[in-house]
Amino acid sequence: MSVVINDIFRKKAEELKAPLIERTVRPERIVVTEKDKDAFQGISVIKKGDAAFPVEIKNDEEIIFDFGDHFVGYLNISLGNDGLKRITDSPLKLLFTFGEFPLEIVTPPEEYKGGLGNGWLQNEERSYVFLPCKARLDRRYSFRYLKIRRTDNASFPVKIEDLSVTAVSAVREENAPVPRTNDEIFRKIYKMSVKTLKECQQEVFEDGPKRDRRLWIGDLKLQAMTDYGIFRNLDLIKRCIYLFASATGEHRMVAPCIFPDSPPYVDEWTFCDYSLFFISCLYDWYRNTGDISLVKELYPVAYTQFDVIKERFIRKEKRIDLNCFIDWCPELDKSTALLGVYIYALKQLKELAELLGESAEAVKEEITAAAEILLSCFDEKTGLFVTPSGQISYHTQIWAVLSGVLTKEEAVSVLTAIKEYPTQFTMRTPYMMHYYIEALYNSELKKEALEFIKDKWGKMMSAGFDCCPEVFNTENQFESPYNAPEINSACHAWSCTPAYWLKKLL
Ligand code: RAM
Repeated sequence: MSVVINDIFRKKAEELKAPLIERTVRPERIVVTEKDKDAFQGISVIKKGDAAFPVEIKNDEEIIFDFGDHFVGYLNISLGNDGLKRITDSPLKLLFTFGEFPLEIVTPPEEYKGGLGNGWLQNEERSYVFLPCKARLDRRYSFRYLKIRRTDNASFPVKIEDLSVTAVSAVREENAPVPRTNDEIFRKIYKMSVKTLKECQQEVFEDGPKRDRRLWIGDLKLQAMTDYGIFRNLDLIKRCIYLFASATGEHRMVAPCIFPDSPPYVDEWTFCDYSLFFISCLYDWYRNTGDISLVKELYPVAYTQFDVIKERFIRKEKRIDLNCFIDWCPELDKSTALLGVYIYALKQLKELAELLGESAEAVKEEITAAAEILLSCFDEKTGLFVTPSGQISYHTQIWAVLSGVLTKEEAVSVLTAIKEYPTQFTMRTPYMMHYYIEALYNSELKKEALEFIKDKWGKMMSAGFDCCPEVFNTENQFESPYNAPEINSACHAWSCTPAYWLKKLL
């Protein structure tokens, strides 16, 4: 495929890159894992002792270090021998396995059957030919637990003299505002969300520091929205918006994700909802900074999303057939939800056009046409929106509400009806849950929004997560969009929005 690169935007994005803040941390405890049917995913972590160095490691032995919290960074290790007892006459081999959560370090890598490349598994084996030595792992890891197994078969003694992590982030957690509540659970949820936002904030807003370590626009939209009120890292937000504008396929749609340092930076495939979120990112930028110059500069890119997507929409039997994301819910008919996203984004585009004194006529016409199709999906009998294939999902109701085509009373009635309706098409990611909260908020159901946050994020907390995970289904602790729960990300940007909501709602 050929990629269209805008060098000016790329250069501006480069100029906004800032050095990361480093901090050295050491493990707190040595632990073991045990099968426990009452614990999350059936594993509990038990303390064996404090992590005091040196720690001896024999061949075939494994030691699990618990750093006490989630960190993103580079491992430093000092290894020593006891030459007076026996000199190290052959290379030492160590296998490092990093885990954000216990399942990740107990699942054997050879059993991996996931849909994503197994390179994401956080393990690597290293040889150390001469001891003593100091070493560092080049790959950045995202973890709380580190398992070290000695894999050589020699009998000479080896000591881990020191172990530390150079943790990195673009921001300092202590700079986040304190939550305005004494409710212990909300305070903890807020902390967990702020921590997630911080850990994902690196040279770009990453979706997850373990995986995919990439700039996804669906994630960026929520990260930036939260960050305006938490760390206000405006340079990084601007840098990421420029990056999306800087590389597109020939189709001119904004890519769903950017590989910031790997030319040609984007793949050809697209998610229509994610491309439309470029409009939202620009809209939110203006709303939160009042800076019109970026809007002016990038308005053509935003307008192009409307132009191209409008052309590509195939309207048959009230369906909109375009590839989109919406949520990781299997067999979801996304077409009606996508109409809602379309209207939601076009309303923002209309405002931007009016702000810049550009013509908004074509956009307005399209909003009316799309709203008509969406409203024709409403089913009087159930009081819910039904997709052309006959499906009733949470997703469709949420995006119908967010599109703003309903009155407040109608929106409340739809959001109430879906709770009673037995559907298998439920929200699977905290990403989708965020939009549910937004729908509740827009319908003035603030109490319900707070209860929902306390319930869902409270359960993530009770499950033992330090940060907010990518996927969380209370009905299935092993749910994974990749068919391998150990590859799920336990610190995922799109799940950090309670920091935004709690600030707004409390
Ligand atoms: C996952 C990523 C990312 C998300 C996409 C659609 O692979 O984790 O966060 O935006 O899906």
